[in-house]
Amino acid sequence: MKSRYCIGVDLGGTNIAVGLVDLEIKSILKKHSIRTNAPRPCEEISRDIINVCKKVCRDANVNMSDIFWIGVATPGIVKGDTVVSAVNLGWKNAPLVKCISETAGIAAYIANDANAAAFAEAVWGSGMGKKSLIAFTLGTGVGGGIVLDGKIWEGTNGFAAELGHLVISPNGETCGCGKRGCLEAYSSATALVRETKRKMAKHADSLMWQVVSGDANRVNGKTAFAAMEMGDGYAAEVVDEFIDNLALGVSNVINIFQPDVVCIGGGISREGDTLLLPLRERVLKNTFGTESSRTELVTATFKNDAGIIGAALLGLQGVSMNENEIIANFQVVGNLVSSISYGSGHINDTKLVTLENEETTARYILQKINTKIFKDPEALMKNYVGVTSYLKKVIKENGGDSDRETLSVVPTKDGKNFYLTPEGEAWRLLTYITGSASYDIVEDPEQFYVSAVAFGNFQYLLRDYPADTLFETIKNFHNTPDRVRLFEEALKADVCKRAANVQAEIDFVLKRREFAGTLEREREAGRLPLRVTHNDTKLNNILFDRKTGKALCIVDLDTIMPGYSVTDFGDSIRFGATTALEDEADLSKVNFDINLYELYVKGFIEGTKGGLTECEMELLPIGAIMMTYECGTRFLTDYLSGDTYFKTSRENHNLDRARNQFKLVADMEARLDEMRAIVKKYV
Ligand code: ADP
Ligand code: GN1
Ligand code: MG
Repeated sequence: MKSRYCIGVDLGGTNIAVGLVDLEIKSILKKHSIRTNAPRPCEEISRDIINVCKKVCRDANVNMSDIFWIGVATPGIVKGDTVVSAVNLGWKNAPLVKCISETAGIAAYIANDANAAAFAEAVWGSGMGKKSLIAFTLGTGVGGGIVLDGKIWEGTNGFAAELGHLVISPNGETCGCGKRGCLEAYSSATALVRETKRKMAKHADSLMWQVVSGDANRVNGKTAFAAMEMGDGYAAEVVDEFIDNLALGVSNVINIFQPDVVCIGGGISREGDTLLLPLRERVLKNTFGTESSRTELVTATFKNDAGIIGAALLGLQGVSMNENEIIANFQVVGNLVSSISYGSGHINDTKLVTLENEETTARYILQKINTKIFKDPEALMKNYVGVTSYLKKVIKENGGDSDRETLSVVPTKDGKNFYLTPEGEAWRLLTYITGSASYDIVEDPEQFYVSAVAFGNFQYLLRDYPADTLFETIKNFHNTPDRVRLFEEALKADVCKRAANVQAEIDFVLKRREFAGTLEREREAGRLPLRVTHNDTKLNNILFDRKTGKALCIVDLDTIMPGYSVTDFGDSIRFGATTALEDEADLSKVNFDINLYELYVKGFIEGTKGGLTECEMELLPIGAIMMTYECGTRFLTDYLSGDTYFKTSRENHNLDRARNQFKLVADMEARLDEMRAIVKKYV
């Protein structure tokens, strides 16, 4: 069973603890820790982390290549894939996910340590099977974590869940953060020690003195609880006040979130029922809810290993409780043992899921179709199945492997090709093409040539496919003048008031209005035929064989529609014939790569096997500029509209993408003659 292992890393200011976790038996198989020696750069610490990961794998006799992912719980503020700041480690905007995943060649996830601990509780602890859990950790400070619908809530900037800084007493005790009256100044172990000492100072006869053998330096979080147990009234007052304050914080949180579970962890939670029972009673008085629907208030299941376990489970973030139920509607066997976000598509939600039973392990691609964009998933899936069954036949006739060279749609138990939830979500399941990988940037020129042959061949294989049976999933998808029209509408509406920041980019689009109509004019003049085309031919929509590097399978068939061969060509160029990723923001790194362009021209013409007309070949360079211009315009449109179409993961993401594409447009315009000459060479 390959899929059962992952690694959790509890990265602290002092130690790095690494654990190999078995998802199946829900436990840590091997642990090892080393000193952090902070501050040190993220790259360096990541390298050490990977070395310890390798060690725990060796110790457990598990192959590193069998590790599904590595999760890291880190101190500091985490937003997405970045540690925004971690004072203890000396980090600012550290790209921790990138460092870990690139060094290890394995997917990586990160979260703030308190959030990771909450996540451990939510998934395998007191929140198991529930939808929401909020954790308070009572230690030196008061930490917090909020898990909603299977996901950690980071807030818009990563600063969320600072439960210790809820103000429970204006003008109260001074908190470490500089404010006054924070929960942390009352409910941390530090605050409890302070109050214990204060009380003792006033009452020499308190049994608390006995507990610490007369030495105030020996006071800790347990002192008051122990003396109360012995019948000391002063100690009981300390504990009572402590619980009162904690109840205030907990009640506030419950009244806002009404989560399924609130869990109290950290050293003080070890007092168990002595803490919990009176706390429950007070919280009950302060919160809303009916008898049968109250938040459960519990102490934490995990003690020392919460960091490692929480980190290890991060790959399960977002596995909605009903993913299981969704899978159960398809014709598959086994239980869902893992689900990880997969690929870098901008449109659908894609998960690589693993199902297992005693005999088999099987992987699938589970996708939630973006029905905001694809309004008729039934028609879309008809295209999918129509084209893939056709291709399977052709591939078999040509002696190919029809299971690996095209997608296979798994039917639902009632024979449909997708599952529609009662809420209207549309899910499809595809068999996972094992041993495959897709790339966001050309890693080796040969790869780009191979992709060109594959996309050309795709068009060739579908040359006789009945185009009139295809449903148009997005109207005017590559109608560039229409894209410019939509851009102008967004500009006029300017809903986010962003237009003023991007005048240069706006001018860039508008200056090329006339150019935008070139391909449409060619079609009207009868020089550009409509064919069955893919319409989204970027490099990451093709799967390569990891071992041989051969092109295996074209994916993402959502936009198979009648279109132009030159736009399929052009879309590949805009994404692949460049020196940087599509969203590289440093434009000095973004250059049109004419050598890659040439390789693609050669491969595409070969792949289409003489199927292109003379006029189409002549228009290939224009197709490249057009698609780059159109895509940049679409990104800018989305930026102006408030990022509602393409997925984004950072501020100005769509703007960066637009600028990147426009840089390429300018490069290509300057080299149009060379681009044309290259095509002539291969005609
Ligand atoms: P989107 O429309 O969001 O781009 P895709 O259908 O392209 O979604 O899927 C996202 C990514 O998932 C692809 O780029 C590819 O890397 C991967 N992928 C999709 N289908 C499969 C499959 N059957 N086997 C392996 N990987 C796949
Ligand atoms: C989208 O789905 P994905 O990520 O493969 C988009 C393409 C854009 C591309 C830009 C249906 O492709 O048209 O060219 O992003 N797909 C759709 O990277 O709009
Ligand atoms: Mg895609």
